[in-house]
Amino acid sequence: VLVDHFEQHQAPEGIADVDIVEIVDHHRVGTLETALPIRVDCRPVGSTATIIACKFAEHGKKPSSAQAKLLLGAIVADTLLLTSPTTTEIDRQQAAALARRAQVDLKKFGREVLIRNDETLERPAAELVEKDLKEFAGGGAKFAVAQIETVDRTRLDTAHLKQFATALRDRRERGGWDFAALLITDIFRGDSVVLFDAKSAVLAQSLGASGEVWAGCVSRKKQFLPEILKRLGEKL
Ligand SMILES: [Mn+2]
Repeated sequence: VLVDHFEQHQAPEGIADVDIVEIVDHHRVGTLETALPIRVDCRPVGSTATIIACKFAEHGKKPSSAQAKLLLGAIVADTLLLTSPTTTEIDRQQAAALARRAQVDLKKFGREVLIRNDETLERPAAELVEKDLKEFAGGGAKFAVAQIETVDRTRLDTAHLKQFATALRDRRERGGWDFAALLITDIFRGDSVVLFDAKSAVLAQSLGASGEVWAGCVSRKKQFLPEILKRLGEKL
């Protein structure tokens, strides 16, 4: 039974030599082909674990406490504790039921899972800066804005921020941009630490201080960019 993918290239090695008997997934219907008719259970929810939890209920079965905890952990990781735009009412219902079954506090357990999943402290800064970086032109400048997400920005100390600043400078120089920015978005607080690296002191001054917390700023496109263009003197 294949879970959580519907694409040939994502399937495990040797997939061509085995019989797929069922697919349980929450992604778009992809490129997998089978020799025989099989059962396919695709539902547009936030996590495949949600579908599996539904299947328990639909078959009149209850997951063990350990199984419930495992499924809940997967739902939390996939939906960023039910905050991602892919989250549905079904995910919320199943998560609540699984938390009761596993006898854990949903919020507390969820936070713990996300903290342990948070790569911000582990992965090299250069990799994180590269992960979700977009280029823009406006306000007379060419620039790039990278964004990463964390569950707790206060865990980043001065040394971490310095590593990000260095990685941002390297990337800005390689990209040949006038400036580069990095948003470290705190998904629980709903704000971002913003780092800048600019080619000139004049530009740096227009952009503002690097390393400050931008209250309420979580969207690069809707919140960060308009403010940046304003600071660069572009009339919106
Ligand atoms: Mn998934």
